[in-house]
Amino acid sequence: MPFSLPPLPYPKDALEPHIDAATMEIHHGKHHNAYVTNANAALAGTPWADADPVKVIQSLSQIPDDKRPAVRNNAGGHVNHSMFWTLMAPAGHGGGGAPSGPLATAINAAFGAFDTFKTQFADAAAKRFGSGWAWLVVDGGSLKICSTANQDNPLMGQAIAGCSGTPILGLDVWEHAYYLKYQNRRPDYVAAWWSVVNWSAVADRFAAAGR
Ligand code: MN3
Repeated sequence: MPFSLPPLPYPKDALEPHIDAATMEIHHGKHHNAYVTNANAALAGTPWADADPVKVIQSLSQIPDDKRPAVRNNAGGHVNHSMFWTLMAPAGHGGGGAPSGPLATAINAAFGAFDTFKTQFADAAAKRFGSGWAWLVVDGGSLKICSTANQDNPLMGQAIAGCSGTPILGLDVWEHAYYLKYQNRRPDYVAAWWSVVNWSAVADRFAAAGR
């Protein structure tokens, strides 16, 4: 099966006012859809056409040279956005607040306190020059913050992405993710985004990542 665009797990206006409906509609329906279409075009006729997209981005070195840049960008974009939608929920209805349980314990162990983690993560998001992502990853048994350019993902590995590990939280800092509402004010977008982070979904990914 070629890749397909997963439906949003909530209505496009569900994250208002923090993330506006027009941004969600274009981001999901146009940007993410284009990554799916372009990844399928790049992989058509190759042994990777039916593969799990996560496996594809973990195996970029095996992709033919002439297809690798398109696969890196577009399969990467598909994996990143498929995860991103599930990491958010309406504020007060699954979104916002703070993590609990083992995830909270691990964040406190790695960063000292939840607020310190938030400051460091927001800093990584703010300092990513141009387009990219900020990540919280499980790597080598502990939690780390990093950022990647374009549609790279830590699962691509250190040599390609400049960051490694299993991502459990990711924030899209491409201008297409915030420009309609926040224009050039990326820090305001990041500050608002905390109100829609689905910590239960992050905790599930933390548990699945193992340590
Ligand atoms: Mn995006």
